[in-house]
Amino acid sequence: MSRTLTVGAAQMGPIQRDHTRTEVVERLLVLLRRGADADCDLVVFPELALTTFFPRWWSADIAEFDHFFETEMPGPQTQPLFDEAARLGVGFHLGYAELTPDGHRHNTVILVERDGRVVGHYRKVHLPGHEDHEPWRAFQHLERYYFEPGDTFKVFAGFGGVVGMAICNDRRWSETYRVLGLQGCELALIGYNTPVHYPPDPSQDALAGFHNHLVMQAGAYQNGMWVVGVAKAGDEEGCQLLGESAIIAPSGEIRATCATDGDELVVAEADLDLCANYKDTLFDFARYRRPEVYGPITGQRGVEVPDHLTDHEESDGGEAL
Ligand code: CDV
Repeated sequence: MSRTLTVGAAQMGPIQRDHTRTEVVERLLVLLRRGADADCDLVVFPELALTTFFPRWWSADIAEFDHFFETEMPGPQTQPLFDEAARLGVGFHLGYAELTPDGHRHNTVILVERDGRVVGHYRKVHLPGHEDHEPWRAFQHLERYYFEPGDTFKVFAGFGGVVGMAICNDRRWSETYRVLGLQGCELALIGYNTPVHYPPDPSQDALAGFHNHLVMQAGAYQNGMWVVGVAKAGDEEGCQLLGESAIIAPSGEIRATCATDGDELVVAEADLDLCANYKDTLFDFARYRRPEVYGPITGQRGVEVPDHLTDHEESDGGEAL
């Protein structure tokens, strides 16, 4: 049986602070219907796809921003998306801010099958930015204030394959793909909101697009999986967000990419069986990985590194190989 999925990367243009959920859900429905017209099995929406990227602002009273969070999913305003997905037979992936009944806040994503069934949730593990107000910045990045981190990367059976999820900054970490890859992930879905300007080191600004594709292409190739990276793009409240959403094959090749900074759907055929070309050859983990060598190295700066990793033989002055 063919395991070829038609996947849509549903990039969104900016969501301004005063845009209502109803307006945003209407835009999502338009993209979902475009996906149905293109015969998509799955439409992938970005991180925090229901609201503006609110961690760019500080509020001393964290609860003042609770209106940016969902207390249920689906809730009254998002139910139309679930209904339309089931009616069209198109699954979707949607990022949102989650406020749990016991008061925990997370940067979360939900994956929904073509029949409207919830496949799984994921809560962002790598929270970038800072915990406290930093007025020197042109804009804040207070994810570490507004959210608690998730504690696991899991895979789910869905869309005829093994599906994993990650969110934005997670995509820069090789561990993300490897932990998913070790669980057999064939399709990794990743939404993002990436400001082009990086205040701690503006020399990275010109490389924002390069780094975005670099990490996702490497993660796809080194783990033999499809990666779908989807942006919220454009000028959001004066902050320019990177677009360049992409669907990447297990070869590391980009199969489709967005050309605008607005609401845009690009589609690619993702043959999940292609993963085996890499998982069963160059990246046959069971055969070639050497976990006994990698050991329990944490390797964090400031953490003592075992001697055998720091002892290098003295150079004998011989010729370089
Ligand atoms: N939303 C994010 O996680 N954004 C980060 C920025 C802060 C660098 C990213 O890695 O794209």
